[in-house]
Amino acid sequence: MPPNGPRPEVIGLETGPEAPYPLRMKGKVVSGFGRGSKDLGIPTANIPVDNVSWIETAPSGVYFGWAGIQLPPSHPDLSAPPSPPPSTSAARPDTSPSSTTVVPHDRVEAGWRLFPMVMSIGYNPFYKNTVRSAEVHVLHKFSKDFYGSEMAISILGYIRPEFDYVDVESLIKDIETDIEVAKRSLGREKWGWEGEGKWLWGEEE
Ligand code: ADP
Ligand code: RBF
Ligand code: MG
Repeated sequence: MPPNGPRPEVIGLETGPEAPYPLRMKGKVVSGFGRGSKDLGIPTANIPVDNVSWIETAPSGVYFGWAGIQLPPSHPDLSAPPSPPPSTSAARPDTSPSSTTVVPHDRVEAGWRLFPMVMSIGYNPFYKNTVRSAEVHVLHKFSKDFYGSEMAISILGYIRPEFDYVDVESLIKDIETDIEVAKRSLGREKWGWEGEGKWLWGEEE
């Protein structure tokens, strides 16, 4: 069971993510457990965890960061702004560089969009999974599914361990808090935007 008591409002230092972050993974969005997490208002894009070097040693739990998704040309959300800011405009005054500095132009052309995300890695003790899974809840309201799309994840921090819960409502409530924590954390200067998307598009390619 989760501890009861106040939870931290943000994760990590003002100066930005620290080792071992960013942790990255990439893969095609596959069908998940079919539990209808959409019905709960919390759809999760599942990606295969095989071939991810750090996954075995990463603690199970809830993480936050950025998700790049390559939407197909037919996807209605392609016409939306390439990178919606993580927080409300009140929390993020309109001083951000244009999103095209975050997602390189050729990637935008190829359908890539960048979104804040929260994700769970582990066994979902509430559902007693026997296989370790990685599932990403993207902080954007999509008008259509994106199964089969390539997704590139950049994890910047750890929010909490996975817990068992007395009921599904308590699980949802904690996930809603995770979302608020992630938005606040990613809304800081050194964690998003002004990080220039290097979390996602940097180094290896
Ligand atoms: P499954 O059990 O197949 O993972 P879900 O109910 O978890 O089913 O729904 C996940 C699917 O919903 C994703 O693969 C994706 O195509 C779509 N989806 C729509 N909106 C979102 C979102 N905000 N975050 C994650 N996935 C979303
Ligand atoms: N499942 C759990 O059993 N315990 C958790 O603490 C838990 N936390 C989650 C946090 C986030 C941000 C997300 C997206 C999922 C979490 N889940 C957790 C997984 C949840 O049970 C799963 O998404 C649904 O069962 C659909 O597969
Ligand atoms: Mg899912």
